[in-house]
Amino acid sequence: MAVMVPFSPRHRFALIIPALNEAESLGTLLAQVPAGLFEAILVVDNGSTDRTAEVASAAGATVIREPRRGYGRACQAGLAALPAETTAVAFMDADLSDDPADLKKLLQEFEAGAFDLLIGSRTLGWSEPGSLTPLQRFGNWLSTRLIRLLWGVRFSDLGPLRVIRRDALARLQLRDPTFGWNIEMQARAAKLGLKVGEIPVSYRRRHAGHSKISGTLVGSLRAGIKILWTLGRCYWTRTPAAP
Ligand SMILES: Nc1nc2c(ncn2[C@@H]2O[C@H](COP(=O)(O)OP(=O)(O)OP(=O)(O)O)[C@@H](O)[C@H]2O)c(=O)[nH]1
Ligand SMILES: [Mg+2]
Repeated sequence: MAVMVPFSPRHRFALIIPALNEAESLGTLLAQVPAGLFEAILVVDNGSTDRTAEVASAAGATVIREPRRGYGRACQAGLAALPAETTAVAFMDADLSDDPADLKKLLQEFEAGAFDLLIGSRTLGWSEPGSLTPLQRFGNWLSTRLIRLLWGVRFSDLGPLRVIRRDALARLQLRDPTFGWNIEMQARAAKLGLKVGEIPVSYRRRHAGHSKISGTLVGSLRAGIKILWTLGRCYWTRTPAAP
């Protein structure tokens, strides 16, 4: 954690990184996270069989273990382990497809615009050829169009790199255990009228390791069906009142 940045956040930021067998990428990723942005960096390990947990803790991150598989469950486990003083949470993937250098402008824009939810859009930004499959691009296009149709809110992507106010996240009452988590967050935020926005970010092919979601046709189709099903659920079910 070498790069000093002239940014003194008003929010108390934490970073959550769901990771399943990402030992080959995590060390490099954590070394590239700009210093001074986050008060806590939580790597949520879902029973990885490689050295994901050791690499993460050796790089100074807090490792949270969540035995039950699933991207959404991993995010929930990270949220349950947040320090009490955290007021806003950023999320990013562990395979170096998101660029840690984008974190600074994400947090700066988030504060400057007083957003509840700010998403890094790979559609507005640059994505390496092959980093997003045609099916993924179509799925993102379709689901963002459906959100606009259902709730009148514009998104251009379902990107994993994002930041949200902790109190706003609590109001959303997210409950998807797997890959419907990101779209559930955007759909519920749209439905509740939160202040949402996007900034362009860069996206690369995964650095190493194996895809758990969109690297295979079956994985992409399952994710696609899950995303559309989650949208339907958000449309037909009332957002439960926050506790
Ligand atoms: N903890 C945890 N992390 C997961 C799980 N599934 C995926 N992840 C992590 O979630 C992020 C996204 O998963 P990926 O496999 O990269 O999915 P993808 O980006 O759609 O596919 P690629 O383009 O091939 O990388 C990565 O950091 C994974 O390690 C899970 O069940 N548990
Ligand atoms: Mg990936």
